[in-house]
Amino acid sequence: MSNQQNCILLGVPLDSGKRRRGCLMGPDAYRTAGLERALRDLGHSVTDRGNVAPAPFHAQEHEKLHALEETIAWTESLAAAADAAMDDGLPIFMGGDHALALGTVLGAMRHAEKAGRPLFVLWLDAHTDFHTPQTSDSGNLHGTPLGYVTGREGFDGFPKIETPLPHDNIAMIGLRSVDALERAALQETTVTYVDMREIDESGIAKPLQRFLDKVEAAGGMLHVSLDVDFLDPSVAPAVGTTVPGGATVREGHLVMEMLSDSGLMTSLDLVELNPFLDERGRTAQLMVDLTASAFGRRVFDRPTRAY
Ligand code: 6HN
Ligand code: MN
Ligand code: MN
Ligand code: MN
Repeated sequence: MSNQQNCILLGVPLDSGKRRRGCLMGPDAYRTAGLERALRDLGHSVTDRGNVAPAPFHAQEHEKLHALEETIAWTESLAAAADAAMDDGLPIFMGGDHALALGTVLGAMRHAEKAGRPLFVLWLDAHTDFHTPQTSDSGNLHGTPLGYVTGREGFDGFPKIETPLPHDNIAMIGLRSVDALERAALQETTVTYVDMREIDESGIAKPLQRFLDKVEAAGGMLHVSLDVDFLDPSVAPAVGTTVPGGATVREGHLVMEMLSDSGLMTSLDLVELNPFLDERGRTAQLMVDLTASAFGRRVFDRPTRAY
């Protein structure tokens, strides 16, 4: 195939972003479901670099925040791992819960800055993950990565965000569970946010294509963060934060196919898979199939784009 990539698989057994355990098994579920093989069969070169580990940390108890020091330690090691992997190819972060994006997006920001290109982020999720440690009710830091990288206040102890990710460079698609304080903060910004109602009424392709056109026009790099709960729980049950009314299997594939058509994606998170909650591996398999679509798997060898 023409757009051959150098895919770098990085396992991220990070389970500190929330209280329910199980995402630490995610990387091995992706390996078992054949992610490496699926990408190879599409003509890409693939290297599995094994699992990333957190920097050393000393855990402390906090009244509200869960596993703060551990999540900071992961953020440090993942930012370095992401920045380095992007020098060699297109990293795919096999999570791990969504707190891993505190580090992977930071690393992509550092890499893009050195490359002199703007970074864009596509957030495929039921949730906006726009909290700060202060606004979060749950104290679960997997709800905060977009708050962090956009430079919201209150991330004491985390690596300092020197140049925040501009709101204009972010699109969130699939939304249907947004906390009041996230909504209030988000509505003050120019972030593109697409909820399920908009997808129901107008389809998922239009807002996505608008965003991709913007990335292309800016010569940008594109980090994609795919949360399992973007998908409807009836097709993707292996996640702790299920919200009914999510994307269908076809909507998921369409997003991935359009990403592949665009050739814009430069890094990818696969997050929140909890194999402990899966049914005979079906969610892991679906995530692998969606990733294959993002790397060129097609029904036919011809363009079918009609939008
Ligand atoms: N995710 N808004 C809720 C909270 O606890 O802050 C849910 C966060 C979900 C996190 O989607 O990765
Ligand atoms: Mn780099
Ligand atoms: Mn999320
Ligand atoms: Mn989510």
